[in-house]
Amino acid sequence: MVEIAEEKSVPALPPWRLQDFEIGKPLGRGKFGKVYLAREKQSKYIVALKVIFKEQLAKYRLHHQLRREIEIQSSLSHPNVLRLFGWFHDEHRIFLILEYAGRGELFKELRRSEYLSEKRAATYIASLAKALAYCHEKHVIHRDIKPENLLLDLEGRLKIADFGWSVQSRSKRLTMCGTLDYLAPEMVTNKAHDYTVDNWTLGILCYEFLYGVPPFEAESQEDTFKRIVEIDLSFPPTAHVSAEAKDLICRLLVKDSFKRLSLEKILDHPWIIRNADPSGTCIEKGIESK
Ligand code: EG7
Repeated sequence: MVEIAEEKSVPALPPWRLQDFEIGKPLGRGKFGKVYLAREKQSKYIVALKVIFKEQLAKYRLHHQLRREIEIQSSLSHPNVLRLFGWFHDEHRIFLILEYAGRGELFKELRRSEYLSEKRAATYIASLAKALAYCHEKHVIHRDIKPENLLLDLEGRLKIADFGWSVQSRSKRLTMCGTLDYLAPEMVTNKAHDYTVDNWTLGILCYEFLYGVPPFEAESQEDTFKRIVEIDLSFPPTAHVSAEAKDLICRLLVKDSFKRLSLEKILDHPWIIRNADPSGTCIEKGIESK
């Protein structure tokens, strides 16, 4: 008799269920739904449980975006990227099991302390550069790096969260499934072009960390647009930002994307070398950071 290997014979992990978790306090409202503190009953492991109503997802036709977010985030494992441990669903809801970052949004701390010390700012920029280099290696471009999407754990380690707008680079698929022979230069160089979007954002964040406001802020959208296109960049006089920091910002906020500093060169920049904490943690907070 011929034995047929059934799929069952490969022991699969049982799927997670809501009963596996004790639900704690609500942490806040994210895109698509609420986030709760939760504890896995057996391991006592603390997580953040994001609850998304299927009805909402259907209403805004966001299935594809969520599927992509889940696929991308669960494939990433880096100390500066918020982990997505798994997901499950019931009749009405989808649950994402996410890493819990004890201090929440970096944005809140930035608003509280007006601006960050160079040590803290450089540590965060270095963490971001490392996380993005890891993502880019996996052909993932985040495209939505902003303070609200950056969380801090209890040790002050930065975690990139929310991959809702991220993409797997198109050029990877292009090179894998077709000939490049007929493509124009801007198409074949698309990859390099896309990746540098995140590098520009690092320049914006570095400025905002040090000055408390983003560099191209204006009264209206049109004015901000104009300031971005013209790269209308100025540094308010202040004693707490060094010339080296301004040098790094100027090398990132460059119109020609090919001339922007690469992630590797950011990590080698003298301002980063001098200021960033190699452990990636920052326990100083609030007023002491000034
Ligand atoms: C939110 C939350 C970005 C600790 C991505 C304290 C933003 C705390 C997301 C995702 C909060 C998670 C934590 C967490 C805050 C931060 C506000 C998170 C809400 C927030 C997923 C609106 C939502 C709540 N969170 N660890 N892991 N955003 N830690 O006020 O800081 F208050 F859900 Cl996935």
